[in-house]
Amino acid sequence: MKTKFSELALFGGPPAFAQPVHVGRPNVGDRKKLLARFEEILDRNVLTNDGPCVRDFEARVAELAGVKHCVACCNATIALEIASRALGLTGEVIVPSFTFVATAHALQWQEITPVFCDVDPLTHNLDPAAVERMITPRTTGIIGVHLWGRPCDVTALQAIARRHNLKLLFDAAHAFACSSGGRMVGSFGDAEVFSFHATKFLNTFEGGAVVTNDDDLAHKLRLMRNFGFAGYDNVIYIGTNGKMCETSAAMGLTGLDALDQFIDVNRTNHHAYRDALSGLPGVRLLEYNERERCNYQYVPVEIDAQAAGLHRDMLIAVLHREGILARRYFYPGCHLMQPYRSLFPHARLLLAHTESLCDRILVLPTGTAVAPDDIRMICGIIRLALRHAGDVSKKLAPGSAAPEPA
Ligand code: T4K
Repeated sequence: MKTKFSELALFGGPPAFAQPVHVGRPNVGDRKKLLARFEEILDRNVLTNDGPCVRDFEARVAELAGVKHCVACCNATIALEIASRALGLTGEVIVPSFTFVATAHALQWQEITPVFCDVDPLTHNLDPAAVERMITPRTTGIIGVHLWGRPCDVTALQAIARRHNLKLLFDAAHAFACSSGGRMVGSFGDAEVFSFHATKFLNTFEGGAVVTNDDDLAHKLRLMRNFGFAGYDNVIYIGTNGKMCETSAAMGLTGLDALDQFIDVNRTNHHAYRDALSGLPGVRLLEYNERERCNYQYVPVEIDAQAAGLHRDMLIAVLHREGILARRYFYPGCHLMQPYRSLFPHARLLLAHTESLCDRILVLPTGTAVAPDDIRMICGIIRLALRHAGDVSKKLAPGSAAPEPA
C-alpha cells in the first residue's frame, strides 16, 4: 500500500498494478461447462438461426426477468433499433443524453430524432418533469435508460407515456437481474432491452435482447430480427439480421449458471469501495437500493472538484498511471458527440445536470477480475492523491485531459 505521495507513479514510483485493472473485464463462468457447450454446438452443427442454445437462453432470461417473451439479438444496439422500429417510433423520441451513445444512435440510424432530456442529478436517470416539458406534436416515444442498473422512475414515465399516448421503451443495458418496487426490470413499458456485451456482468461475447409481455410485438420483433422471414421463402416484413449465434448463447447460459456468484462478487466489491471511500470529502459513491435486486455492476463515483481539491480528470490521470483504468462514462454526453453536436448546437442549454455529471463522474473497476485487496489499493491511491491535491495539480498541467488507457 502506498503511503507517501512520492510513491505515486505520477511522481516516479512504480505503478500499483503491473497488469492494468479494467472497468469492464469480462465475467466468465465455469470454463469447462462453456467448452462442453461449444463441443455440443459443433457436434450438432447448428451454429445460428434460432438454435437450441439461443432458445434455452431466451427462456432463462425471460424467466429471470419475469416476462413472456425474450428475443435474443446480436447486440443491444441492434436490439434497440429493432425494438424502436417494431414499436413504430418516428419523428422525435425523448432520451437522456447521459447514456452510452448507442441509445441515441439506435434512433438517429433510423432517422428518428433523439431529443435529449436532462436527468435527475441524484438518480442520474431521466427527470420525469423535464421529459414532460420536452414533448411536442412530433414526439412518438420515450426511451428511459436504467443507468448503472438503477431503475428509472418507471411509474412516472409510464404515467406520462399513457397521458400523451406515447410508446415507452427502456434501455436496460445495465439492469439485467435488477428490480424496481420488487418487480424485475424487463416488464416495464412496452419493451425493454438488455445488453450482454463482453463488458456487462452477464455476457454473451456480444449480445442483447428485447423483452416484452406483448405477444404481437414479440412476433414482430422475431420477424424483424430474421430479415422478415416467416418460413422458407416467405418474407412478410422489413427486417435485418439481428440474430444471436449459438456460441454467444452458450456463453450466456454459462454465465447464467454463475449469475449469483457474479452478483456476490460485485456486491462485495461495491461494499469494499463504500467502506474504503467513506468520509472522503468531495467523493460520493453511488449507492444501490439494497431492498431491491441489484447487479452492482458499476462503481460510479462523483468527484466534486471544489470539495475534493482535485478535478476528476486529474484524479483519472493519477489512476491511469497506476494501471487503474477508471473511465469517464458517459463523457461528454451524447449531445456533445457527433452528429448531435452539429445537429443540435443548443441542446446543452437544457442539459445542466447532464453536463455537471459528465464533468464529475468516474467509474472504478469491479467484476470477478477485481478483489477487495485491489479495491483497498485503489482507494488508498485516491486518498493519497486527494490528500496531496496541491502537489498533484502542480505536477499535472492545468487542463490536462485524461489519457487514453494504455
Ligand atoms: N445502452 C447502454 C446504456 C449501454 O451502456 C450500451 C453499451 C448499449 C446501450 C449498447 O450495448 P451493446 O450494443 O454494446 O450490446 C463499453 C461497451 O462496448 C458497451 O457495450 C457498453 N455499453 C459501454 C458502457 O462500455 P467501451 O468503449 O468502454 O469499451 P472498451 O472496449 O473500452 O472496454 C471497457 C474496458 O473493458 C476496457 O478497459 C477493456 C475491458 N475489456 C473490454 C472487452 C471488450 C476487456 O477486458 N475484455 C473485453 O473483451 O464501451
